[in-house]
Amino acid sequence: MTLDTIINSFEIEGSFVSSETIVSGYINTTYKATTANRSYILQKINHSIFKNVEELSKNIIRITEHIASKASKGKDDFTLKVIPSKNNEGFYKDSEGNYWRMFNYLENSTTFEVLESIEQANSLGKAFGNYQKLLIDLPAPNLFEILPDFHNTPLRIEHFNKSITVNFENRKENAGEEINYLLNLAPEMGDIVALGNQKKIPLRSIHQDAKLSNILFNTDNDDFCIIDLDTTMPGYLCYDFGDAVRTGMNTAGEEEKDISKASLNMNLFKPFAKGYAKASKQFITKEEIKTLVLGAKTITYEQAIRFLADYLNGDIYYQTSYPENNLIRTKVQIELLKDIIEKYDEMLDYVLKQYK
Ligand code: GN1
Ligand code: MG
Repeated sequence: MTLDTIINSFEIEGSFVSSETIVSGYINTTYKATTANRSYILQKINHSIFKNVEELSKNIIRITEHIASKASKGKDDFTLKVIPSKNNEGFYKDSEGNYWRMFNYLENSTTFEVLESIEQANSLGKAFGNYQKLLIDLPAPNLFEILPDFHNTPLRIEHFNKSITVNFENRKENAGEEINYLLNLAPEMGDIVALGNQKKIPLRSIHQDAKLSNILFNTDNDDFCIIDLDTTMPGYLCYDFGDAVRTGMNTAGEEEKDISKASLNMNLFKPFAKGYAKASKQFITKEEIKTLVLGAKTITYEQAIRFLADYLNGDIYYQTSYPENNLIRTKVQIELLKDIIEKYDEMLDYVLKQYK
């Protein structure tokens, strides 16, 4: 099936002119499609990961409509909208069984792999805090749990252990040090799930993939829009805080090959934490505040074992561009994790002060 047939299966304005691939994320495939009138984002949904596209699509329509209904006037052109298919659904299934969806394209917007300023760090904190706030009054029922146990770290550790026995092409030999380091830390990585099970922290609707690159900043840097809503579902606040730290405050990007470049940038962490506290002050509980930095440590750990498990399984989950890609990604996460552990008390101290 050609892209123009797929594009024409959606309610587009104007006739189709061109399309180009956009590099974005490790899971779905993304294109920019342009018609005579305007541009759109077209995505091929990774159906082997997102098995229930109907539910996925329903979640995203509910979230985008809820957020758009709250956007202040004049700013509503910087919100994400689902473009329906001609069958009036939030997705289109082609004759080969592939699932596609379309969004409006936000003109004059940029994403970043590494934060470039204190102001941006502050915006990153506000953006995810605000996203969580906007979803607090999302009318019932709860969002579908698209990927159950997504940030269940103890379960991720079990999967990691299984991948060690899979040992694709004997890759274990290249990762002995990393495997040992991560297995040694495993016993201390179940605290968030335990607090949740004890009902000390509540489940809320959160983004669950709160990466820096999932924020579109407008060119004036005074507005932002959160994208990649696939995993927005019930979870704990600290997961988003943690993922934003993992991706935004790392002095290296996720794809960096020079491992020594990875570290936690405190100069960016502070304005980030300030921005997040400003947006979350009204709704966050005392217990949740105490878990935020734990989220940064746990999510960075979790990402390290997810990349390493995929390496040991033979690169079946994340898109990779060279054979050692997932191993190098793991090493970057470990380097960052070590620095987070080193700076943990300082980070926690700073966060607690923001809520006084
Ligand atoms: C994936 O879709 P993308 O690339 O933003 C993954 C996240 C990981 C991330 C690693 C559904 O996100 O959980 O944190 O890669 N998404 C899924 O950067 O597994
Ligand atoms: Mg994603």
